[in-house]
Amino acid sequence: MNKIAVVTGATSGFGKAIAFKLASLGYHLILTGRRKERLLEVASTIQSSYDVQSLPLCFDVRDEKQVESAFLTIPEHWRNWSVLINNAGLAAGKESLHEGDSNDWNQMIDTNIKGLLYVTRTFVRVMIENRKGIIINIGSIAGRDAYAGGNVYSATKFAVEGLTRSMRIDFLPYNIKVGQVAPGAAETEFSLVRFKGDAEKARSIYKGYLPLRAEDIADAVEYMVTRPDHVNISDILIMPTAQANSTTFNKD
Ligand code: NDP
Ligand code: 8X3
Repeated sequence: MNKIAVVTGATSGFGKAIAFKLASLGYHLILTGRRKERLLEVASTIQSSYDVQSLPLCFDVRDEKQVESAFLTIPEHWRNWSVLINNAGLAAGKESLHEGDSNDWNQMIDTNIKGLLYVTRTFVRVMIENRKGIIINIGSIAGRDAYAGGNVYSATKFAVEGLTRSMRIDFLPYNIKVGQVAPGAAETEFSLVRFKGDAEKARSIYKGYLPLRAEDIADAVEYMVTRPDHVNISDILIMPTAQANSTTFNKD
């Protein structure tokens, strides 16, 4: 099969929107996430809406062994992907550092940094063999600047920025493009997860202005993957019009 993309965290938000966008561009999709039912639903909706195949792989990016075992289940005719979207990630909590919960810290570090490392090391093999591909890491405006209570989440996204730069150097000899999309405030399940199911608190983050939609991030990914072979978009910082930086908003 030709034109295959791998998208982590495809059960909601950016990952799901990116999966649909890539399907509309004719990519067959390997979709990952932990919530199996959702993953199967996204995979089957894509398959019935576009003329592409989808392969759902249910695993936790924090578990190195699960990443490797999932990779080993991929049938031979699928082992030809040229796009990897490292999107799976989360924020947990927004307390000041001295009030922080180390379980939240571990979850963010294990998912946003170590998970991205495990997935990349495993899935880049195919691209290295083919001497071709593009890896897009989903960073954040929180990886450009700090804000109150952002501490560990921000640090993990600064790490994504650092890893993106490093990967671009490490994979240069293999003709693999590496870039980052760094979004500002976008309304997905992000805040619901961050505030542990407190829907009111989550909604309050997006009050008084128009946040980004997941599809806006998918548009940026579309731009990156459709550039000619000799062009690599290394970085896109994308914010709502009503946001100037990580802390300054124009709210009603
Ligand atoms: P969502 O909560 O809607 O989506 C997060 C996705 O990540 C889900 O599909 C979830 O799947 C997956 N995920 C989380 N933890 C794991 C894990 N341990 N193993 C496998 N998959 C996991 O949020 P967004 O779409 O907004 O977030 C996507 C990325 O964008 C994240 O990296 C986030 O940090 C980043 N981001 C978000 C911004 C925003 O304002 N929304 C702005 C800037 C960056 P499942 O739960 O099924 O495993
Ligand atoms: C998500 C955006 O500003 O809530 O990465 O950290 S922010």
